[in-house]
Amino acid sequence: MGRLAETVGFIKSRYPHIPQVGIVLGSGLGNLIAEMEVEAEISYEDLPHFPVSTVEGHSGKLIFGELGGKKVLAMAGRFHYYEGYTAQEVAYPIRVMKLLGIGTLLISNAAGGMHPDFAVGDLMIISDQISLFTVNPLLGKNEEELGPRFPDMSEPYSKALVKKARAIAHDKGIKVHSGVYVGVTGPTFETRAEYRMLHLLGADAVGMSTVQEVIVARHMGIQVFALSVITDLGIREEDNIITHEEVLTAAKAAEPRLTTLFKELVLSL
Ligand code: R1P
Repeated sequence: MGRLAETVGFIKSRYPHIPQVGIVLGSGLGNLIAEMEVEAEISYEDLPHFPVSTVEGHSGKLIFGELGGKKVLAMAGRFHYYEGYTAQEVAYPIRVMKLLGIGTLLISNAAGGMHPDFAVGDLMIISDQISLFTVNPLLGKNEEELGPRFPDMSEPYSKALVKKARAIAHDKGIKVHSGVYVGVTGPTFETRAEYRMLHLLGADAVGMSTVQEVIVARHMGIQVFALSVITDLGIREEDNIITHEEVLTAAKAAEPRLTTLFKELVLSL
């Protein structure tokens, strides 16, 4: 707890309010910030014990302010295991968020679609997850004050929040799918055979983030809602290659719909 207490203490000295909602913004999905009434910003590099972002499309700041009438804390830039961070480091900011007071976490990510009905630019509400990371962020001595040794994972994503989000999407005329997200280490995009395997395993979208954040959030009793933007298609034409630029472009195009859903969801809490 020593490191966590130092990070949290530093943040409280810069921003004295208690955020209710935490938001993690995925690759190329930073524009939700434009909808916030920003009250304070802290760069990751200024935060004691915080990792720093190394991936294009992840700016590397904690942003504090109001959205939908609530105090929110947004992470503009997340950490990935493939950047060389440990699973614990990847999920460290979620612990910080909890100790600052958040009870609800909204997560976004850019993901490869594998369900045959999905198209580039579609949104998928994550209903469940599969972690194919060989390491779990809760490995090691359990910090009892944070959560139990053996956390329940029967509802990683809050059914109540999923229901609310579906109703909001319906009201706003936003098409949403719902499906299972599988987290893999990356940084290679998947081979065609891997996409087929992951789909057979029961996943509808694949990415290199999220699952570790969700495990740590559930360990601490945070309710979670997550949305994938389908930025590329794993099951696709043989000559179509995938690039991170393509991912960022597709994320940008879908962002206004994701922003509306997140904003309305925060409003409804
Ligand atoms: C690949 O283009 C990157 O986009 C996704 C993948 O996980 C990978 O990091 O990023 P986010 O999951 O952070 O949105």
